[in-house]
Amino acid sequence: MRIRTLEDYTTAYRKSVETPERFWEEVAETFSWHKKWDTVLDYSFEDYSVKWFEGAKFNITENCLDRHLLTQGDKKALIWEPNSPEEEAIEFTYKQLHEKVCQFANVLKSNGIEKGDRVVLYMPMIPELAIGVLACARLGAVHSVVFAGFSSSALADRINDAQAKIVLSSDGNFRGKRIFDVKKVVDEALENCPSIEKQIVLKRTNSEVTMKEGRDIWWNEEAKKADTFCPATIIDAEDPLFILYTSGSTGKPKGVVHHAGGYMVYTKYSFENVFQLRDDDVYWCTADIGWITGHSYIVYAPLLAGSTTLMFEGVPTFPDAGRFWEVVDKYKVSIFYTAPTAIRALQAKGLEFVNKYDLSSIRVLGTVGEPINEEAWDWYHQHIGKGNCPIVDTWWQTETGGIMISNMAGVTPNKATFATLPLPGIQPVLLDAEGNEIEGNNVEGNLCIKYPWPSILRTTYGDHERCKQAYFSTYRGYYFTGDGCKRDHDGMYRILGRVDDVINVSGHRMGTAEVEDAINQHEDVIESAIVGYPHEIKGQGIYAFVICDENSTKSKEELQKEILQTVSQHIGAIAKPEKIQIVSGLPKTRSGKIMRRILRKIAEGDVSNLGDTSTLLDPEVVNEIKEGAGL
Ligand code: 6R9
Repeated sequence: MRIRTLEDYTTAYRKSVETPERFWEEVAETFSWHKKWDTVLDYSFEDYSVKWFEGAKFNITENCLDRHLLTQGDKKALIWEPNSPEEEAIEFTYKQLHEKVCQFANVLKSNGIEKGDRVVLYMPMIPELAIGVLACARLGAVHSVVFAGFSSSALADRINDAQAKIVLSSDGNFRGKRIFDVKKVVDEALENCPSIEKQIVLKRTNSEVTMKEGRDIWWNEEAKKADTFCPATIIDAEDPLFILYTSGSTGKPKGVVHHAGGYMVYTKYSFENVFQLRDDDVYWCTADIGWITGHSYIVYAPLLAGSTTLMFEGVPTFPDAGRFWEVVDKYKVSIFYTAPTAIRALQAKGLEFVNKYDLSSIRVLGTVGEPINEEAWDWYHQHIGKGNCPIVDTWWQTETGGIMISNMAGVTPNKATFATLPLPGIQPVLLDAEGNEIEGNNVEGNLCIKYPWPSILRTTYGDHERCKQAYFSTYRGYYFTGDGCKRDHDGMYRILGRVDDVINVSGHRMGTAEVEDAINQHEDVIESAIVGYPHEIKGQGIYAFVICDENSTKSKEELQKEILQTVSQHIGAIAKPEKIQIVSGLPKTRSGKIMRRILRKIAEGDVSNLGDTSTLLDPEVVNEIKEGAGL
């Protein structure tokens, strides 16, 4: 099953395309099931529905934890490194993690959680976040982790959309030098969340909090009362495992739903093969569990594979820009997986922070989240990998559940800035605007996938129509990724970035409509339009063009400052525009559509070729915006 050579890859890929069901069935055989499937795959991309391993019964946590107890119960499952290097780290063996997960599953159970109920987690990167996720899965409850940088109103929207019964939180969150009041945000959100019955609060920062009688309870006090064994609830392969909200090209974030069986099979398979996992690896993915990368490749896949996964609470630059490398040295990390934005930020700090540490334990490097530029790739390769570690450039999405296009460390070739080749089971195609498949090499088009893989999203929560609309309607019969892509003369894939109204800021997806809606909440804002522009560290930055009320008594600076606050309040600090330009009008077509193409050019500072502006309702406005931007 394991791919170890280029020939293995070629054979596996061919088999996965010629006989996909047989291929995935063989992979699925390697997991523990209470009952095997009746059918391997049943699907339609026309009227979207996908079912993998239907009829199979199992629990994913038995595969993550129980099955390792006999053979490697004392192996380290999870290493947790705190924000501050002064604080002690915590390590859990498989046996200990199993107990913690069972114990907290019992807490959830005694607070009324049953199979199918939704639990929202809004927590720092502490072991209990992973434990909470797995405890939900133990009971067949559906977890929805919300990144703990989102605002209370963004959190409330997600809780309400999921109709969650319980929210898991902490008193506070340490990040770098700062302490965030996590519970305050949750409390504020809960003022508008009638479905929530309980808030279970973990003590982390000892910040002062108020506990609401009858609603809020302490994690540790509850856990103390609970038994450390909890039988796993046996669910169907096609039962939901989690909801994760992500931005799309329209206003409201979508609740991407992953089902348990296929997700389990695909994440473990992709993990072991892409990183060429070994038994003694210490694996570290620096993502936050609030994003898909953390779900699949901090929690589920490494544990399914019986590996040692490291979880880091802090930030790359605290106490200084050597923090990542200090942690690598401390634990002898052998596989290191991070995002281009982090690489660029650390590259800018200079080599003195890198060279202080011994990085010789690193065997494989990985990158994810956005296209990596050549300078960052070279720096990563030369200074972190010391010129002799493969870099896996892993392209995938919240919706795909697992890595789709990537080289396999040391097995298939590296190529700077290229995700390279599809994993077995993945059939990428490039389509032109008319929906024709573009054949051959040295071509560019919109990236689509033409056959289902086990961890493809099943629906968007509570709104299947939206799922069909967003992913299966642009090109009939295909899953549309939203990314533009090039296939070079060697047949290697290079992702060019989003072709829809999604901006990728530091690897985080932001919908233009979502950010504009937030800006428009400011009382003096009449209308706004945002676009992405190239940013040295973040990959893309947000540039906002805003029309404000002429009668506003506020100065430009006041308005800009307040607009930033409004965005923080409605989405979170991650969505704050880098630049805000107050304008008197926006370039619109006669039918009222904003011509973002023009705004993008202005934001990039390149107005040499704005294209045809004659179809605009008011072409004069373009000159005014150009002038305002100092161009
Ligand atoms: C896993 C994750 C998905 C979007 C995706 C694409 C971009 C991710 C990439 C990459 C180039 C890579 N993206 N990995 N672009 N090279 N290796 O990031 O999921 O947050 O849903 O973002 O990120 O544009 O469509 P998600």
